Amino acid sequence: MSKRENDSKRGRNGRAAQLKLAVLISGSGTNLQALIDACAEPDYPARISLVIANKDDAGGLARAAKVNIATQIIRHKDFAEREAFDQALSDALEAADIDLICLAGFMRVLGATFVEHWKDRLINIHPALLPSFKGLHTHQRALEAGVRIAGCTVHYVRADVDVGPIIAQAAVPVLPGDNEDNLAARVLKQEHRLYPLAVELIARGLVHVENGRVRIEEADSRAEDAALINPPPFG
Ligand code: 4DW
Ligand code: GAR
Repeated sequence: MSKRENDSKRGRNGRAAQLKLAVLISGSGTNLQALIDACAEPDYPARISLVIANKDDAGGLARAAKVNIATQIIRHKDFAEREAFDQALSDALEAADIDLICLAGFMRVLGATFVEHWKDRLINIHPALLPSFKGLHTHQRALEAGVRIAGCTVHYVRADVDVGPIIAQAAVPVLPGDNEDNLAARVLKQEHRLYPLAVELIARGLVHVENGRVRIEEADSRAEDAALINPPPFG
C-alpha cells in the first residue's frame, strides 16, 4: 500500500488506518512478542489481527492469547496435500481481511500459488545476512565460515525459500569464543528490533519494490555514515 493510500484510510480519530497484520508461527514466538510489544505503542501504525500456528505446541500461541489476539491452529498434518494447507491458510487470512502476513519462525514452505496471491504482502525474518547463509543452522555455518559480522534480514517472500527483496538488515559482531547459542542470542536480540522496524516502514507506506529490489523513502540517506567494523578500529 502506498503512503497516500494508507493516509487516505483514516479512522474516525483522523489517524491513518493501522495495517492489519497476521503473524504465522511454528515455535516459541519471541519475534511475535516483539511485534506484540511494538503494536502496544499508541502511535505504531499496525496491529496484529490474527496469529496462526501450524502446530498445537507453538509457544507463541500463549503469547497471543495473553493479550487477547485471535489465534488459529491450522495443522499441516491435517492436510494430505501442501496446496490444501496453503488454501486453508489463505482462506483464514482473507476472512480476517489481513493486509500483511509476517512469518515469524514459521517452518512450512508456502507454495507458488499462495506466494503469488500474497505477493508483496508476505514477509519473513531470517537469522542471517541474506543472501549468505540461507537455510537452517545459519549460525553454525557463519561460525564455520569465520565471518566477523553476522546478522538478520527481513525480506519479502518468494516461492524459492530465503530469497526475495530485502527490506531491512541488522548486523552484529561475531566475538571470540562465540558458539552457536550465544551468536544466535545476539542475533535474535536484533531480530526483535528489526522486525517491528520493517513492519513500521511498510505500514507507513515507505517501502517500494522496484525491479525486484526494495527502495525505502526517507530512511536510506540516514544510513550514509553508519558502519559496524569488527574488529573495531583503534582509538
Ligand atoms: C523456511 C524455508 C524452508 C523451510 C522452512 C522455513 C524459511 C521461511 C519460509 C517459510 N515458508 C516459506 C518460507 C520462504 O522463504 N519461502 C516460501 N515459504 N515460499 C522448510 O524446508 N520447511 C520444511 C518443514 C519443516 C518442519 O515442518 O519443521 C517443509 O517441508 O516445509
Ligand atoms: C528466529 O530466529 C527466526 O529468524 C528464525 O526462527 C527463529 C524463530 O524464533 N527463522 C528462520 O530460521 C526462518 N528460516 P521465534 O519463534 O522466537 O520468533
